[in-house]
Amino acid sequence: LLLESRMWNTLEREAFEVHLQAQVELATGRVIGAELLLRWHDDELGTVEPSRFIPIAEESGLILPLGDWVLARAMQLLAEWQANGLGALRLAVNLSARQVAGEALLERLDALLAQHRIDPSRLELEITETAAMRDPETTRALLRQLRDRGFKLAIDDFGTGYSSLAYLKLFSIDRIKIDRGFVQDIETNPNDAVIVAATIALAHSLGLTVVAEGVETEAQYGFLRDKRGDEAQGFLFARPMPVPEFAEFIRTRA
Ligand code: G
Ligand code: G
Ligand code: MN
Ligand code: NA
Repeated sequence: LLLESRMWNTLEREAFEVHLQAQVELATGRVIGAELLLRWHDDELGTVEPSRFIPIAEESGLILPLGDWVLARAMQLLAEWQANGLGALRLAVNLSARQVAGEALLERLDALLAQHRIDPSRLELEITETAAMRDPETTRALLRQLRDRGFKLAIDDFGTGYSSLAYLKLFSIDRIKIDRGFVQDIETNPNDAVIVAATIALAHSLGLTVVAEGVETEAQYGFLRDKRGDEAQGFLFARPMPVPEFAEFIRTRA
């Protein structure tokens, strides 16, 4: 309860922070975009990890206004990038299960698009496999409408749920993000190596692109390149970093 009331307080003061983690094209190593990740430092509680506060926000309903704030922040960032010659970058944001299940998301996004006039194809919405499968029919209808508006859609944490890629393809999506649990053990666990390679091949045959999460070593990077993965994200390339640092990172790397 303390955490919850501190969270409301932080939201009211707009004191949540966002960090950005770069995503790179595997073939060239070029940075093509970033994932937006929430960060919370509370004066009394110290740094609270998202794995701790997101579930509480989800449970209490706070995730809805917090999710709205994140979307507004994302659109604002995209508008800044567009104004600063970084308009080709794509920004990915995480949607919670409640945002996906609720009615307000489309209206909210429409209002933000009208306000910021960004190119919707620069914004990628990530939905976890588990959230997507909670009510597949509702998800299907929502994703179709989001895609009609031009947003990009990705299935996050792919492989951690119980659905097949063939089934997920019934949803109108662009990309899958292979969960870092598989990437982590590519070198040591032959099963994981086979799963990752097969997932890339199947995704491509379904017309989807693949982002590998949690890439930490050159060997993992090499494996993913060999298997013709499209993009990667992980500590090998960059940690999640504050927004000003990310702008600097892009400039020095480009
Ligand atoms: O950055 P980190 O690995 O600590 O994130 C932990 C979890 O928190 C991840 O599963 C991530 O998807 C989730 N998360 C981070 N930012 C957001 C956000 O803005 N919205 C939602 N719903 N989840 C987020
Ligand atoms: O939304 P998602 O569940 O994919 O959240 C991404 C999470 O993964 C963030 O918490 C981020 O800090 C974390 N992360 C990103 N790259 C790496 C990595 O290379 N290794 C590990 N262990 N975690 C990572
Ligand atoms: Mn994610
Ligand atoms: Na993930």
